[in-house]
Amino acid sequence: MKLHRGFRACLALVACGAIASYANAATIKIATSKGIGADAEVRDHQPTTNFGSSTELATRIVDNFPVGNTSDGSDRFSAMYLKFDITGLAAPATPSNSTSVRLTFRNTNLTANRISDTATPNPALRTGLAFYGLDRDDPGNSWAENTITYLNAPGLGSPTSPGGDFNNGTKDYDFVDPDGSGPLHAPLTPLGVALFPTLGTQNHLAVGEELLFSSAALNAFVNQSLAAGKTSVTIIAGILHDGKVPINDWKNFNYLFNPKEMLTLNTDSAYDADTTDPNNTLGSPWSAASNAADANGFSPFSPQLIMDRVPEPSSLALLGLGVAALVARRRR
Ligand SMILES: [Ca+2]
Ligand SMILES: [Ca+2]
Ligand SMILES: [Ca+2]
Ligand SMILES: [Ca+2]
Repeated sequence: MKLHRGFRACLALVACGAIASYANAATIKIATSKGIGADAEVRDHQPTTNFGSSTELATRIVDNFPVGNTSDGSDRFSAMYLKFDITGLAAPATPSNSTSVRLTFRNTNLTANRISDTATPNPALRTGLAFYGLDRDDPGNSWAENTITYLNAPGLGSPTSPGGDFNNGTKDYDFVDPDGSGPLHAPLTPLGVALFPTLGTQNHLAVGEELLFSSAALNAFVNQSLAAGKTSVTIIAGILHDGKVPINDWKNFNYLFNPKEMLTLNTDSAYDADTTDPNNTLGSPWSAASNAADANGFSPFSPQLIMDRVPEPSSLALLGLGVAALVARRRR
């Protein structure tokens, strides 16, 4: 096919425009294994114990008894503290258009009853994780992996009540309530929720499979920290339901994720991707996979902060104009 010289020039321009736009696009993945990154669980019933070097990150909740009751000791709440090293990405920084937190499953028993309501039953009702951001100017951002505990964790309790209400099984997050009923200033900001994925034909969620959380609030939270020249961001994740939910299979279940210390993933040989097929090969594709960090401090199954810097709407619009011009030219 013969192309008009002008048409060819235009085509080249559009192609160059497209390449230039996508050259600006980048996905940055930062694992907790990088630099000053950290991951640690904190537990209310062991309020002075540090779990920073554990090979599991977990969250659970059950609250059957009030504070003071002798059985309150059997109640539980634990949350996960994640610190990501954003050194070198700070101002003047390219804002991200989309930001995610990625966790990977450590359990070999995340069956339907742990994810959705199979008791009532109401399969559409699922639990998941709630995420919070620690104020970028809070002095608690300096928390250390080998010293953080429930009692000293930033954002749990209040300045007069560190660690919260000393009632096991209640979430003690100190956050700004979006409806205005809570405090005007608090260390934590709610960033949103990620439900556990639906199972489909799987018998359970696979070891190494991802739980991906993203929201506009998370994107804004991270972009503001970048613009302010911060070197790290702290994000807290905990189980979504309240520990009083009438679904016993959710209560006190330890939802486990892989921290940077989990250098080899669990073996998950009973994983079945298709329970409708009696002949498919069993086993998680990530069974016993390596989670060792590479030379850049990146480990593939550790908690990750993922920033997508996609082409700006303006350059996409320009690209669209180029295509429109091309089409107009061809019609002549
Ligand atoms: Ca850790
Ligand atoms: Ca309690
Ligand atoms: Ca409590
Ligand atoms: Ca099967």
